[in-house]
Amino acid sequence: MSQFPKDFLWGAATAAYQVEGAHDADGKGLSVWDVFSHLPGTTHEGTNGDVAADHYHRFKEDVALMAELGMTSYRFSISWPRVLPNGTGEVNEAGIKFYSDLIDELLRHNIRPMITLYHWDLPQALQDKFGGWAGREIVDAFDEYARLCYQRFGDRVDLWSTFNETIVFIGMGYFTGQHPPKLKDPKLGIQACHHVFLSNARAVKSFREMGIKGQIGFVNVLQPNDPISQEPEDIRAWEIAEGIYTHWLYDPVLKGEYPRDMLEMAQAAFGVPEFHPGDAELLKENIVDFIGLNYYKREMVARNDDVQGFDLNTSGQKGSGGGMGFKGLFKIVKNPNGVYTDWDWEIYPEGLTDAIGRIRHRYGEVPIYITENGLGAKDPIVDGAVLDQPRIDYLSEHIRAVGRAIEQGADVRGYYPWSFIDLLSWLNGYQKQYGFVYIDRENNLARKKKLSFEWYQKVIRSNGDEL
Ligand code: GCO
Repeated sequence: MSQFPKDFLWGAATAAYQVEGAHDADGKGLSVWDVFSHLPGTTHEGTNGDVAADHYHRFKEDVALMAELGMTSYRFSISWPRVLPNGTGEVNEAGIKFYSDLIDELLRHNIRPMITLYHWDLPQALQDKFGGWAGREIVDAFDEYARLCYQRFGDRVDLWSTFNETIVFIGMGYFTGQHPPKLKDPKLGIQACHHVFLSNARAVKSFREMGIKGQIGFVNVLQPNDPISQEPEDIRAWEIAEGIYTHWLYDPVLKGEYPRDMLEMAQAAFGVPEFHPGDAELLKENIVDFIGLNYYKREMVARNDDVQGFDLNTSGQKGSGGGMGFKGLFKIVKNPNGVYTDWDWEIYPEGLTDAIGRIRHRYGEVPIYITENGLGAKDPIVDGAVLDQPRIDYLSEHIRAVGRAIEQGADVRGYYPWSFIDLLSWLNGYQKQYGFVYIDRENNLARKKKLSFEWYQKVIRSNGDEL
């Protein structure tokens, strides 16, 4: 008997910049990623999303594949500059039409759309105008964008999330300088993060004011940290890591306030976040309906005696999606007994059950969607067949882990592997594959089903019984 509820959503996920291509088609404005990825030395071998999977032109073919796979939901993001080329103001009707047609095509195939409003591709115009997330004006701009999307798509879409992985676009954009806007300025980063929380709250408020029928959530990385030893210094380092990676990112959207200890620490060190009158109330009154969890790995945390004071480093881990250490506070170390991917991410399915338990412990019974989970790998091709058995192993173990969380009482409502199709991995180019569908980049981007495609079909058909 399956542990998964009858109406459990079996989906898959993508994001606009990583899959759409058509970066300058039909009146689309530039995003910060269009600009950043063209700067020398920013990405693996200078790869960018100009073409990506060309999903913009091939979405019908892709939706047909989703239907064949049996997906009951599809998580995708809207490119803000595709619908508002300048970030605010003039609407690009061709961009609206693309998403509108995509939504209709999904619904025709009984696939429920789940929209992410912000998956990192900020309009460059807003970066130039007031410094993007660092400028308080972003809160109004984001609200305008969110309202436009609700107005045009809210009649057909009932699952929404505002932001994807704030720790990554703020952490790598403002702390480590590996993502746009390439800054290493923690003070600005903390303030920018505050603007993200305010923007979320305003967009949630508008969603409810406009009477959109559906639910709105926030998507975070679910990255459980564990201490490398039981020594008090490592435990303390771990508590701080949990405070930054989890409490800082989840409390403002699920409790409507910052974790007091972390807030005091940030304000003592940097004097931010700066609150304006009304900020605290806005956060408090606009808690999200659900939390989206992206789970790939856990990280081991140790004390960091190397440096005194508050400084930032990257832990030497490759690729997007975290790996930040805070010198003087803690550092991320490798688990000597761990199994790691080619990108140094620990494969640890138990961490998913465990971390869902931690979320319930701190926040109570909040509805949960697993909005991403997957294995990034270079898939072997044998006699023309894409044999991604390691992906099947990874996903089946993680689906079991979700099943265990449900058995323990967690309200998990859907599972969206990353990713539906092979797409651009921000800094890693096209060599880090995640999809059920392979794209032959030498052969006019032809789509080809991988071994995992057939496997996931069975999983969906059996509602998670046949793994
Ligand atoms: C990667 C990441 C993915 C995504 C996603 C994050 O390697 O590219 O693992 O998680 O890029 O956009 O939300």
